[in-house]
Amino acid sequence: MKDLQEYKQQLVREIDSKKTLHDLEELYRTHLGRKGELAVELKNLSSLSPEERKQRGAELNSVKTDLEAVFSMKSAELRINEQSDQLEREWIDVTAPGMRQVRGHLNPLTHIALEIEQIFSSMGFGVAEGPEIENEWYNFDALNIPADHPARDMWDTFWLKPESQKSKVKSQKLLLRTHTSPVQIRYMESHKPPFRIIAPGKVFRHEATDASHGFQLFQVEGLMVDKNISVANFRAVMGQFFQQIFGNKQIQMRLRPSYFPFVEPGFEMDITCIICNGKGCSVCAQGGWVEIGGAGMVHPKVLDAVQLNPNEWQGFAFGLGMDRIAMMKYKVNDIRLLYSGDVRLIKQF
Ligand code: FA5
Repeated sequence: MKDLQEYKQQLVREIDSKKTLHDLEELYRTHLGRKGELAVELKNLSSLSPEERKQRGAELNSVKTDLEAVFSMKSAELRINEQSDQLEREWIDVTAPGMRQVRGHLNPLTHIALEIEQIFSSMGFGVAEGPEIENEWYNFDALNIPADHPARDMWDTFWLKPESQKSKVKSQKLLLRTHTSPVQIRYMESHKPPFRIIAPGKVFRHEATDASHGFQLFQVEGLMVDKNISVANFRAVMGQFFQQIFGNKQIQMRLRPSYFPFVEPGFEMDITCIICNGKGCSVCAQGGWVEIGGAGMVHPKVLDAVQLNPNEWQGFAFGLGMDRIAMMKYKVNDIRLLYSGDVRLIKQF
């Protein structure tokens, strides 16, 4: 670096052209940093004669001081620019009104499940659970519905693809459980009677939907096994349940003889349609009654399948449609609304 004044002027022009603090700092490091050009020049002083060193040293220091001042002025200017840019970018209106937080609500089905658990536990029932992915044995065979039994057609089934199955045993093909009845088997396998339990949960049916049918629904299974259990016990428990869940003594329940391979005798339970007060509507298919569940006395073959002696133990079992109960209780006239996620429905609960 020969001419210090020329060097200084050129650098001042460069400093002036910088648009960001980052670029300016880089320029500072190149020239005035510890290993910058001026530092190198200062180091080189030692190779000069004492006279030259004195004069060159004074010149270098003066140029350095001037440049430091120019850098610091430019830096102050750029800092102010950057701050005002930032303020513009991040401007918020602190006087704007806040946004109201919407509160979450429980789905009506959750309310029903909680209420059902509470009512049955007040009658001494425990709560059991089972998997939603079941195997053929628990969903059908152990419930007295072997593979070639025509009753399998009563439940349109979602079978799982063989390649996704973990089980290598042929008779244990996997499926989405079609009802909560397999929980009866799982519970009886691992517990000794007497017992009384309910098992609420999600089940799946490969069927078309309409106002009262979904391809996914909730059921609550009930099972009471003891010595000397009869249909009278079942009626008493159900009567108490319906009275409590609907809080309405007017509600009527009727039992129709029906067939389920895992009970004998078997019934279908109907209650008066609350949506139309029994007059007839789309939910009750104009009949005035809504089918709410199936039930019966546990079949001896089911007791055999779980190694319980049918001569010693009897019991009743039932499976209620929780969606239908929710529809009746809250007067929802289409089951699909319960799964729609429509907040206009949900926020009412
Ligand atoms: C059963 O699922 C038997 N497991 C019930 C049972 C348990 C019988 C224990 C005997 C002993 P069913 O397929 O009828 O039965 O279904 C029982 C109830 O679930 C019906 O009465 C109805 O309330 C409800 N349900 C059935 N299918 C649907 C559907 N697609 N959509 C909404 N609810 C349904």
